Amino acid sequence: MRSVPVGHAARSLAAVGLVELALATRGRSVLDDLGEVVIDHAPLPLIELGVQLMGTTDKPLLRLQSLGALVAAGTAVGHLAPAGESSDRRRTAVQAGVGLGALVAARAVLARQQPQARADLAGAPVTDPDDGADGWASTPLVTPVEDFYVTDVTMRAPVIDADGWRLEVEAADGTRAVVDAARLAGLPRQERQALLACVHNRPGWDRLGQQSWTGLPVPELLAALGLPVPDAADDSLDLVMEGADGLVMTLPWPDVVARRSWLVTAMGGRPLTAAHGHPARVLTAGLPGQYGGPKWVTGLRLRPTGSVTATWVARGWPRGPVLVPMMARIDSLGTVGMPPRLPRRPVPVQARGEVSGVAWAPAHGGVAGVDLRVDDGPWQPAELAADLGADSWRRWRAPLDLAPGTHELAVRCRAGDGTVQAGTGRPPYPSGADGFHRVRVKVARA
Ligand SMILES: Nc1nc2c(c(=O)[nH]1)N[C@H]1C(S)=C(S)[C@@H](COP(=O)(O)O)O[C@H]1N2
Ligand SMILES: [Mo]
Repeated sequence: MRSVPVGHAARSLAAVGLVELALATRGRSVLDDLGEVVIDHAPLPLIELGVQLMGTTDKPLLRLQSLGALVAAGTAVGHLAPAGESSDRRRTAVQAGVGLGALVAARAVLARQQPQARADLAGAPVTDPDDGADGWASTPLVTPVEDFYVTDVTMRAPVIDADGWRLEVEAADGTRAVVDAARLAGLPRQERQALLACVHNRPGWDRLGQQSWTGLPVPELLAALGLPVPDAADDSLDLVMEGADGLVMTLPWPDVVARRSWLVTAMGGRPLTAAHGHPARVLTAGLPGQYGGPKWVTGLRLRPTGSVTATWVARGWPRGPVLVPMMARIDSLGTVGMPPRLPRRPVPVQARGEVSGVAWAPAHGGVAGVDLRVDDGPWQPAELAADLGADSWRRWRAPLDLAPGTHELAVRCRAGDGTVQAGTGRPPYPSGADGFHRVRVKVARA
């Protein structure tokens, strides 16, 4: 039997799979490298569309696309080459099986790689916050680390051992200090409750979470290292923050001070996981992740304002900083998530019941109120759980009393600074999404 494209494709698949498996043992992946090329070079509107349509499935799809491209290239090359050995069905099936098996094994090897941590980066034991709503709220007050969303420009989190990690801190006059994990663990750190949100979060999505973070404010870090600390109002300087994956963010120094940007070493009382930035990241309450600071931070430098362009800014995002938009979410009806996990049909509910959720307004003085609206009715204030502070989300609940039939529920947030959520329906780009979370429900006719 003559060589057919299927035979070439199976051989290519086997080759790609075996190369992936060999690289995986060294923490590398060609499929991920190719995916990163796409992420780095895709035009901004395409990325925005990808995030909107694919949500968390974007990375697996990119890998599949890389795989498709490699196998297609291998098949084409095989086809051009002079027909050598013949292929039969059985051999083709075995080669395809070897390829797929090796690919699965390579992913498993990569997923198992975790950095070597230092227990002392965790700091003091974390206190459990209490808002009095555990009995009625549908969403945990603190998002478990394993459920906390992950967003990266990289295909995979860099795996950085604590002992090999260094952070270079540079003052405005060029003086520098290099910190290792042991030194950082010895500095006084505090625990703070705060939510972290992605700028791509849309109404009803779960690209945000609430956690306890342990670390120290950047001005205190500078002082502890004996570096000069600029005046809190000095707007001639940016803090330039570098991640081990090459991501650069910048933040005007007055924002760093006013928002208390922190160097964080622990999440939920444990050292950060690789996915969340081990061994250290910078976090800024009220700013979305892509403005607030990098994970796997390796450099913090004070530089003249505007002299360094942040990665996202080079890709078309405003210099900002963009703020976390205020929003409320209905959580109790099982309709929260990301595409492709969003409901299409009305959710069956009882005529009399209750809904609950969370709301946040960290850039607007915290949550002062949440209102629920049924169809075109008036906004009705919901009951609020105790406030953990402006940086944190706040749980709420409201009674339902519905006539049989289909209805639309909507929620809005009112902020501590008096701002009422507008619900304009604007997309994440360029300044964060705004919109009321709307859920269609259905009460069965008796
Ligand atoms: N170094 C680095 N830091 C990063 C990112 C990244 O890709 N690389 N992503 C940012 C974005 S867009 C967000 S929303 C948050 C996500 O943090 P999380 O994955 O811990 O939830 O990290 C930010 N920090
Ligand atoms: Mo993000």
